[in-house]
Amino acid sequence: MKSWPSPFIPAVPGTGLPVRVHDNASGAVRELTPDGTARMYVCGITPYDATHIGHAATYVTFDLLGRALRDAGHEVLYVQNVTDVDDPLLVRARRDGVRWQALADMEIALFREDMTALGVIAPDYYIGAVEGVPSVVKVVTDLLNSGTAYRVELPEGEGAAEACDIYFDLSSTPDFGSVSLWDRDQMMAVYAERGGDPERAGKLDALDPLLWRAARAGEPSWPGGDLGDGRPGWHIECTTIALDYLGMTFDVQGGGTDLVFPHHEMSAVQACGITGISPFARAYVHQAMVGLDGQKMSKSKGNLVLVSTLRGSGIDPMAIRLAVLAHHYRTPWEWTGQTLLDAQQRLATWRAGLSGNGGPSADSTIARIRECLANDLDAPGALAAVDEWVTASLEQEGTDPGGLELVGIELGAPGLVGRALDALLGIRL
Ligand code: 5CA
Ligand code: ZN
Repeated sequence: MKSWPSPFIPAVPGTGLPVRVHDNASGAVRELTPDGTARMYVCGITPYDATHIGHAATYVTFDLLGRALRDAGHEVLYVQNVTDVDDPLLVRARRDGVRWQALADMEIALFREDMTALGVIAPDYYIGAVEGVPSVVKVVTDLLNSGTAYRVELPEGEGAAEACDIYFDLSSTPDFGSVSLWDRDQMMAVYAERGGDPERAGKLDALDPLLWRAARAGEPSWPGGDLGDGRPGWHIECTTIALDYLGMTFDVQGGGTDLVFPHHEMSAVQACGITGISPFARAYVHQAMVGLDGQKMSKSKGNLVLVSTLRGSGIDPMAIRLAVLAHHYRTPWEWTGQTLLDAQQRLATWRAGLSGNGGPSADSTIARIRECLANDLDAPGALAAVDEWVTASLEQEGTDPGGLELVGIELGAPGLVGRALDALLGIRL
């Protein structure tokens, strides 16, 4: 699938530090140690509604991580999926009386525009679930043949005679639970509301995840060979796309905290079952939820602030990006009108502070931005470092009668700071 145009990343003198991030599987902040190229998979959108600020936070966070890794000298191989066929998309299309493909195409196009406007570097591979169907058919067939997956008959009156859904047998691998670190009660408490089907009769374990859903009347399906016609379950989509484009044991599996369980747990355990290797990823990194009016911002609840609506009302996308960066990725936060006003004010101040030819030395500011980013993506700390430089720059302007003779004024410093903002934070002034 086509992604979007990546922004140019200017060179910044020096190099970044090794990057440390919070890994859910070890419950600790750990240094990423890629073998040369850093391999990152981030769970993409289910395109049934437009990009909201919560999505923006997730993709800006992993964009920041990609920038920090590049700055530390790594190439980055970045893969993102699009869940372009799944229950929520089909339900919304039916509700609105539109073809599910048309709804997906429209929302994916809008997402590309939003990501471009927010200065998010495009994935190297942007892959739809539909594109991934042949891979899913292959791995699910292999899992059935190895006894790691099993068939469950359809409820009376659903689907063709002989048709079966196929489930992954969680008891077949010792890795289950190693990503979320949750106990069974915690898992059962959310499984149904997060797309699982614990009540489904015929499963060996209530938590076993769906791999292949047999064709039903009125639902899209693809040929599945021995599996019969059907479509992929949600988690296997990300398992196979990650394995196809990154291979086992890549560096970062990313997404929002709402994906810790079941999605990232199941994606990983399935990959271990398929390959016989673990772990799936070296680090599982999660963006905290962004809320609105006391609740998680979510398409299903409809309490949304959309990036496209803000852009449409003339808001500078860099102010939206700054509003996101003002919050640490591991701290849940709420969007309010003030969030945006503060970001707009900061953007205007930065523009004023960076508009001259000379200013305070950029070196220590750039070093601080790098330290903050390497330290578990401390974006608010990086912003504070820039704030300090800008304040000093504006104070100098106030005292300098026009020359650059004053001690401490360095010609070209604003350009250097501007390039660092652009390359490291994705803020283009
Ligand atoms: N297609 C699946 C992932 S394979 C999915 O979760 N799609 S989504 O459209 O619901 O979410 C897209 C990404 O945004 C996911 O990584 C999700 O964790 C993240 N996300 C969703 N809501 C929020 C929120 N309120 N705050 C922060 N991140 C969010
Ligand atoms: Zn995913």
